[in-house]
Amino acid sequence: MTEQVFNQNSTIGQILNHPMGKDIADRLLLKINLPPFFMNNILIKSLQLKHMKLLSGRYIDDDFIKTICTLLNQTKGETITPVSEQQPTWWKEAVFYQIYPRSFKDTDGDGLGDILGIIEKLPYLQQLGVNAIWLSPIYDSPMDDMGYDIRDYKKIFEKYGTMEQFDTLLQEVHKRGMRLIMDLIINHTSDEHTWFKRALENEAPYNDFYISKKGNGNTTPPNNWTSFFSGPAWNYNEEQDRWYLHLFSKKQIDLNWENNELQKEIYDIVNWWLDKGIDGFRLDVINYISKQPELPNGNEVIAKLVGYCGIEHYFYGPRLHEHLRKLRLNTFETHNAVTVGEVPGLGVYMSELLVHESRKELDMIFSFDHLDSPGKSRLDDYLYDLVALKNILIKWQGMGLGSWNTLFFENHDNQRMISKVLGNTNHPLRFPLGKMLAVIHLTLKGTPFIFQGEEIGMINCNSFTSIDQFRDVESLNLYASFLQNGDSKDEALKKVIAGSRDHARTPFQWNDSENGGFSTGTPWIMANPDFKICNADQQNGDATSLLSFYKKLIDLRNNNTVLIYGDFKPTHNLRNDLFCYYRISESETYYIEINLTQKHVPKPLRLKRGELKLVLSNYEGNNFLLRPFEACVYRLNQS
Ligand code: ISL
Repeated sequence: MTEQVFNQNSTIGQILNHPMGKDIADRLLLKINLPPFFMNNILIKSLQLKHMKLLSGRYIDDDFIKTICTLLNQTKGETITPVSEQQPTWWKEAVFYQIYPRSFKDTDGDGLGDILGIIEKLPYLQQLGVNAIWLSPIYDSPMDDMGYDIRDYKKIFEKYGTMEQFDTLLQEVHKRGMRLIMDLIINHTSDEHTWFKRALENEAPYNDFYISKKGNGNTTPPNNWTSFFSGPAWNYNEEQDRWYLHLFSKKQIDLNWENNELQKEIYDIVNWWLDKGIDGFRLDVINYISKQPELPNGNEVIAKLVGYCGIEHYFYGPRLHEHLRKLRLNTFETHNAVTVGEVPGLGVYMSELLVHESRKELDMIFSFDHLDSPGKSRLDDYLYDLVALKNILIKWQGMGLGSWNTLFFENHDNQRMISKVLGNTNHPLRFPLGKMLAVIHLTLKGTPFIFQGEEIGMINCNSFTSIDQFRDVESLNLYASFLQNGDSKDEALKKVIAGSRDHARTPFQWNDSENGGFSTGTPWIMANPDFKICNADQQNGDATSLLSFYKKLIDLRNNNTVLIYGDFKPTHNLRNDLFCYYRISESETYYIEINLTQKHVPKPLRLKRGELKLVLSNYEGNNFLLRPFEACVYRLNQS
């Protein structure tokens, strides 16, 4: 990696030669919806950063340039030691299933899913063929952010069950040859965590466990950073005349990773769970843990582009790598545990610095580039054009040897993918599309994570008609801020419905009985009435259902290592309507052919179709054209 120092005289070309510079440029282009090749122009490459100021007119300012240079200079010395082969490991071969416990299965009729519900449904997961589970948080919590606000790391939220029940769950999972990873939220805790309460009492060492700044009255926060859940990112404590940082809700206070005692406490928590025998962790917003110590103001240009102010000072903070290496060394490494870091905002190259095996930081990451169309964000009301998906996926497939990635389309923070493309109604192409996405999900290189309900094609809830039906703190805060900005109630509700995370959190649709079989009580959030036509029971008995298709695909992947370790080679790239690729090993080749559009399109030419044996497809019979969202998995007959 270059040891050059970046300043306003650096050229765009030099920026693009730097891994992080390329990531930032890619992200900016995505945001403003310009094609990646825009920067390849030799004239553009020869421009100096300071020229961008003049050329962009209103957009780029000195502070923006300084911010970018600081970020680039910070990665000096970060290197990757090349490896010659991919190390086989269980988590590369696994298919994970994400459970959002609150909405999975309620066994005691209180309207909330529980641990016993998960145990009850393990046979369902086993039949599906998944071999690892990621459990969203089940720790004790006031549930301001549905468990991502932890009150006690070593206690189970009582409405979900007991520690004994958790131990049974872990045993049952292992008995079935599956693994279990937990959610680890160590960027922040709940304001009800004892550390925070003691910090407010000024008790050492807790008074340095959180990011705070001495105030000068309650009117001016220490900087202009905004929270992801609306408004400023600071809480004022009057007694101490002190401001506390909260990047998420007001009840989620950011921990101060500069404090060594805090780090030790975190190692202790992690080891406590690992000693129980869990197989690893998904690490919540782990790239946010290191903040620029001076907490400088965020740049307004970046804020406008990304929608949040200050992010450049913590999305890839100065001590991130150091913290992760130490965390791993003191915890995961000795337990041989897997880690998946959630890293919003990071590009491919920065991510490789986190997951490359030579660097001993994380094992895999969740990145989010592919979840929205270029130029759009989750909160926008739009339909996702899948044509854009292909290039983003191809870029991420390019992670080099020694790095490994995840594959996912859904989680508890994002709308259902089928609805993103086709809207919130029961569209006739719903299941062909669900199957097509499943093909991509299970045949690309990386570890697939299926979000509960994705395997039966659950869609967004089309029956939200009033703000009282929403539960997510982000949606509720957004609604209030829309009203404050002058929107009418109808307008505000419409915007909330478009972007709400609650679409992913409606109860799992087990059968067509009351509440989709999720609970005999009143569910904590409404069941999507769609359960009457879409549920696991009905799909279980139907060999042509999406659920059956998922089973076949998982089985195919579990039994063909070429689909796991084989090289990825895209083909027919110029055809925007198609996504075609090979998975290749020394002895086997698969060819995957996908129509990304809702139209009939010609099949690609110059393929010796006689050599292809169709293994799986979302349509019956053969057709001259590729049908809407048709997806075919072929094995190449090799002599
Ligand atoms: O929805 C988002 C903010 O608008 C996402 O950016 C999301 O908050 C981000 O991906 C981080 O998510 C994780 O941390 C949050 C929690 O609310 C999410 O549920 C969790 O997945 C804070 O802990």
